[in-house]
Amino acid sequence: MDGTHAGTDAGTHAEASGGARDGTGRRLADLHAMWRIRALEEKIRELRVADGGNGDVVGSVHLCIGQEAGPVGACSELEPGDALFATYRGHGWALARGVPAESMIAELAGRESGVNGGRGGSAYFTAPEHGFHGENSIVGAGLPIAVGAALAGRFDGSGRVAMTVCGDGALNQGASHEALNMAAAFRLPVVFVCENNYWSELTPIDEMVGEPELWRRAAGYGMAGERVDGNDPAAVRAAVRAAVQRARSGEGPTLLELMTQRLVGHYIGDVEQYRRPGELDRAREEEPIARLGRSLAAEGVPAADIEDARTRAQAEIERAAEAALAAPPADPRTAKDHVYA
Ligand SMILES: Cc1ncc(C[n+]2csc(CCOP(=O)(O)OP(=O)(O)O)c2C)c(N)n1
Repeated sequence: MDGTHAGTDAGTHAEASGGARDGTGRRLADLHAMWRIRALEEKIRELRVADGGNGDVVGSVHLCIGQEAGPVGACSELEPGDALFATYRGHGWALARGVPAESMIAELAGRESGVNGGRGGSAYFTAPEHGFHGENSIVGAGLPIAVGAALAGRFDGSGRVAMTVCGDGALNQGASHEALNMAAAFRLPVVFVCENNYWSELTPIDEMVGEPELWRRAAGYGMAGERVDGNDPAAVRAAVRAAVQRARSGEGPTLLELMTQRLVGHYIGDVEQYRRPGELDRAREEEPIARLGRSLAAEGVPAADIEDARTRAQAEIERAAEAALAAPPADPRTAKDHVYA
């Protein structure tokens, strides 16, 4: 499989309910929401590489540049009481869920005003007050935790839906299998979102599994499943809406495979020697922001409106970064606060 896979393997919702059906206002809002994530990620990268790597953001950082359509399409279908679980590539999911950019940047920059007082950093911050129950660096760990949250929701009668995001590699973890099986057996309200960006660190998915169409596993568990054009926020939204409705009406979990691509390395500093010739050029053609911008222009949306989606987002993130970096650094003596184990 080459880098052109996203956009060509759209599932039923992508075809039936794709971008063309959404009004221009919604599509411009999606473009703006994706630009907010892109601008945030670019700012974080800038802060990470500044000063030869000794800038305000330190440590391992995994960006989601190129994968912005998933969080934008999916989070708009969640209610405030629902629970979202992400991975270390989760900044975009947090922002789309409503976590303020300023407190995220402050967190990554180790400021005491950070969403977790600077203790969580890039890969572990959590904001339950926004229904964002954290990132997680343990590959596949979000799935069983989400199943637990859904089961708890059944006991406490909250009606909560749990959504968990993972990579394609993560679906091969034993814990992922146990979570998928238990959710299906108990018909729990979980939406499993797999962001298939083809790579697990340096290893391509088609060298790791016999059946690279991961959504097909759903049938084996006895749950609904679908492959979705993960670079189209409207297609993601339609698929997630159906999955959330299924979950809320007691029909059980869904596995959604979002086909997408990361335009950057696995982490900041990855030299990406594993990339195949031409892969990134093709990926840049299909990436969600450029694609939606082109499609709006082709429909006759004024260039100024398309540009405004970008400039507003960038200005917001610049302001957020400035405010975040003006806050005092976290006091290292508080590092163990909130550690219970
Ligand atoms: C349990 C566990 N095993 C191995 C690792 C090392 N590791 C970090 S990221 C990664 C690849 C995960 O790939 P994928 O799930 O496809 O997510 P992506 O990074 O592509 O978003 C691995 C193996 C880990 N963090 N946790």
